Amino acid sequence: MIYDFLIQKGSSPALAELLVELGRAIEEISKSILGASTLKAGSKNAYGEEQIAMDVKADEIMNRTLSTNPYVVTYCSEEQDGLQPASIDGQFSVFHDPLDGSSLFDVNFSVGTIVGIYPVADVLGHTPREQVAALYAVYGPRTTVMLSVGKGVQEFLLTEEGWVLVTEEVAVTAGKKYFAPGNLRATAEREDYFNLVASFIKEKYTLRYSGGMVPDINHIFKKGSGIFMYPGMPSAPDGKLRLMYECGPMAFLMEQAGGASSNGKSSILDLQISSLTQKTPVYLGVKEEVEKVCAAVL
Ligand code: FDP
Repeated sequence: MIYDFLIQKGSSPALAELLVELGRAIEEISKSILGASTLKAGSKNAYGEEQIAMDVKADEIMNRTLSTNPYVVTYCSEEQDGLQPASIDGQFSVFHDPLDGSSLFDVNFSVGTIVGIYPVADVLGHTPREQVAALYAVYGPRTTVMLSVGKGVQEFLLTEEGWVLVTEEVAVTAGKKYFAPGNLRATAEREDYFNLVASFIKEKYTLRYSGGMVPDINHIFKKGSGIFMYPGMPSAPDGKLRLMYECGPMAFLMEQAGGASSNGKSSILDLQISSLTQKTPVYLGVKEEVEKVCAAVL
């Protein structure tokens, strides 16, 4: 059913089959999360961040799916160091963050999986605009997926009978005033960011910030309005969030839903990929609000 829907949306059979497989992986991660331990794994990811057991498990599930898929030529996870080869005849390279927001896992906040798919084996020199599909899964009280194959954004729900389409046209437009000011610590080093946050407060925006990028962005898609910010600061000019695993896929989805993405100067989708570990400041949400932010931050 989902396969046919993806074909209708213009996806190639190869891409549709890959996405169906990723749906199975997400279902497996969702089931593994129920009852999972919150213990540390005793290992670190490619960025030197401590992993929890569920980071490792989710990474294994995703990598098993990708390494055995005939349409995947290479893949890479935020948890790993470097590109992994898959099928020599494959046509897609796949980048994923298997368990985004894992520092919130012990407190039982929602976490997610983020995926970006490119139609080339070597993405260096390319841009996130070339993604052929992007998605994220939210593991909350329910498991849902926001997906785009370049024809708008659709939301799916995991049920006992499998995935069902719940929203065919997810749209982000001006309306309700929500803001998610990530890296608020940067206000101590950047007056422009301090003043920007103050202006949202003065304009009576409602704060919606969990500290997990997936639920924070999902809030914008589900409410149809809002702005998410994660700027850099002098001690970390590019901020913390990664282009390949977080910002690129989220920007693809946001622009497909009618919203905007920026690093403060240009669309995230137009940034040239110079390394798989590239980080970028990121602003995502309602077009007018992203424009306001870009005018206010230096
Ligand atoms: P986490 O470290 O828990 O995995 O990049 C990951 C991320 O969470 C995002 O999900 C989230 O938006 C961001 O980091 C939060 O960063 P801060 O801890 O700096 O607020």
